[in-house]
Amino acid sequence: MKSLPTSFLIIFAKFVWKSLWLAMMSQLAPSEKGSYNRPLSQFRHQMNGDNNIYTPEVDRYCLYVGIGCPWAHRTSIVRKLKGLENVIDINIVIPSVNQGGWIMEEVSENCESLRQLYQLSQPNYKGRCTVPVLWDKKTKTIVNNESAEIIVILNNQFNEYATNGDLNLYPDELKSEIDSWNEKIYHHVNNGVYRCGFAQTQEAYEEACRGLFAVLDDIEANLGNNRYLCFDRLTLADIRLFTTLIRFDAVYYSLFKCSLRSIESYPNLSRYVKDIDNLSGVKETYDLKVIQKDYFGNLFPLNPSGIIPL
Ligand SMILES: N[C@@H](CCC(=O)N[C@@H](CS)C(=O)NCC(=O)O)C(=O)O
Repeated sequence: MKSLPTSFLIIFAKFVWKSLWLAMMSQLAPSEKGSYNRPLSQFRHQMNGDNNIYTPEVDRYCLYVGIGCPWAHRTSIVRKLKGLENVIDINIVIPSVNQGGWIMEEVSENCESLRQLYQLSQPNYKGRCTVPVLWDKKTKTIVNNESAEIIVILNNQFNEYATNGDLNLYPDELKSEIDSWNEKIYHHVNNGVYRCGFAQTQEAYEEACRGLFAVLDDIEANLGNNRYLCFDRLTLADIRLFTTLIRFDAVYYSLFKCSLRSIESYPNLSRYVKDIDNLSGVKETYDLKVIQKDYFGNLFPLNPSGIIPL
């Protein structure tokens, strides 16, 4: 039997591996004191107001989404629930195996990658090229690349063309309730799972992980009395929460070390996820196998073997 490597080899390998890991993480996840900070989205046009160049029209706009991405998933669910399939197309992007960016599944606007599309909209663009993107085919520009705003646009602006235009997922009377759930859930859950997974110190990880489960406990208690976050009314707050929860046990629990509990172990949260999943059309908006492949295969610094857990 061969002996273990010498202690020098172990110390050297640890040092090199940790330095490379930190170098890769600083690109993947810019951090402050070991805590992950998500960069702000850069394209923030709205579609309301007078003289807005972006007027709602059929077949003028499309969405670029990646199947793995929870932020993009919000937009494809709202498009489906509102019945906008014949109004706004979807273009799929896939992670490129070696370049660390998104590439088009099918060439679109003569672009093979999402970066080329961003640069078509803004030639000197050097920032991050994220999905989702709401794209205007007429002016060849990005309307908006912030999922939280795109879903409000989809909810409000295309009702005259939508087959389910009466569905209002952001009603005035619940706005403050929805906004307050959103704020809490964005920080501690949607981005919270990333703050666990991308933490670079034990302290930053523990803070994110405890904060995440404290909010999941609150939601569990609330769902004991209510079908959805805001009473019995499905809102944008539920869609935003759902796209994180549906990935939780399959991805975040192990890859991002969100391991205090599984969603399956929370009775009310499990019922709630199934309830939303069973709404007409929702199951067509994602594929858990692709989601797992994207996360475990592409977040190399967190999972160098590329192995997907059973
Ligand atoms: N704030 C953005 C975040 C979107 C985001 O981070 N998307 C990820 C995929 S899950 C992405 O495209 N990352 C590519 C990159 O950062 O280069 C939103 O909610 O729209």
